[in-house]
Amino acid sequence: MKYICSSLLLLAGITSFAQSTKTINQSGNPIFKGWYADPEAAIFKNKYWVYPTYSAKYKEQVFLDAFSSDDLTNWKKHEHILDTAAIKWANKAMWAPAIVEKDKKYYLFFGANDIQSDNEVGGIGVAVSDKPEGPFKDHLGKPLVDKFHNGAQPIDQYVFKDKDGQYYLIYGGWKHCNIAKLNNDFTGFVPFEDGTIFKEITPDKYVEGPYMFIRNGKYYFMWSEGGWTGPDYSVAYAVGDSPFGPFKRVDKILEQDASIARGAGHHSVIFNEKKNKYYIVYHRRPLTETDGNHRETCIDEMKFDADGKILPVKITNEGVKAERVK
Ligand code: FUB
Repeated sequence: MKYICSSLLLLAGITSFAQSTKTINQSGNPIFKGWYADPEAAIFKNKYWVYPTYSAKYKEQVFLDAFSSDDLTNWKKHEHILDTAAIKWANKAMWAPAIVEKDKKYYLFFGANDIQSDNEVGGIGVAVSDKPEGPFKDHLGKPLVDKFHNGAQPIDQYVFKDKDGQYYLIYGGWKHCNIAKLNNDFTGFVPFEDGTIFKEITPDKYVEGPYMFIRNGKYYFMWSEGGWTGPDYSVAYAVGDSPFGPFKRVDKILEQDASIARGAGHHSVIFNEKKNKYYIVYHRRPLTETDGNHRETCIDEMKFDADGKILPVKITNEGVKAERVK
């Protein structure tokens, strides 16, 4: 008995040592428990934030959770930061949030209802809060985009801030991607000089999940390819001189690895200015899972070569080392 007790104590000691080593130094992958997909990462007030889709049956996707961390390794869950109870027109498939801070308010853009035609209610909505952890309230009382334009299903929005401070909505499913100029209070759009509101910027092989950032004056446009329920879901990119492109596909930079996970895609990017480090936050499916919704949120480093090309990301079980914002 004495022997069993001391063995158990030793085992507990080893386990807690292993856990503390992991939590202090390394994020591990996934970075938090549960089926979560389409992660939108952001930095607010020296904290990292991740806003994912709750990955479940459409009818169960009636809320969004968020996660925050001081160091990329210990993540705190903020439950139900947005709920369909606060969005009267939304009743299912609340997806793929995008968040921006503007004028001391936080705007959370989301897709809802997975509309299949212009005759259905739903599309891309906007919610607003004074805090990154919410609670978020409906900003408009109706969707911001509720129709198909240029063939793009109104889902998978990303809000891009250009060098001049102008915000753009970049979005679209069903293999089409549009860009539109947001107005100052995010209640609608400002038409382009030719009078149009939605400009198509779809690159070759684009499917959904657009993302954009500027590096060394160049516009990096990234997106997901393949089917999100399958193993071949992946991320590719193009580089342009403006947010409107033209965007010529360069290469795939994130995809499955037969020894780690399948279906790696729908990502966002964190840039740590102090360390000049880029991180890709994405979802993937464990090798043991076949259910389309069994997706988990992971993080790995994203590196560039000397010419500014994004190097293929090595997806890992270890994730990234602890790193504070400042
Ligand atoms: O999570 C629902 C859908 O799956 C997203 O809108 C797509 O981008 C895909 O990741």
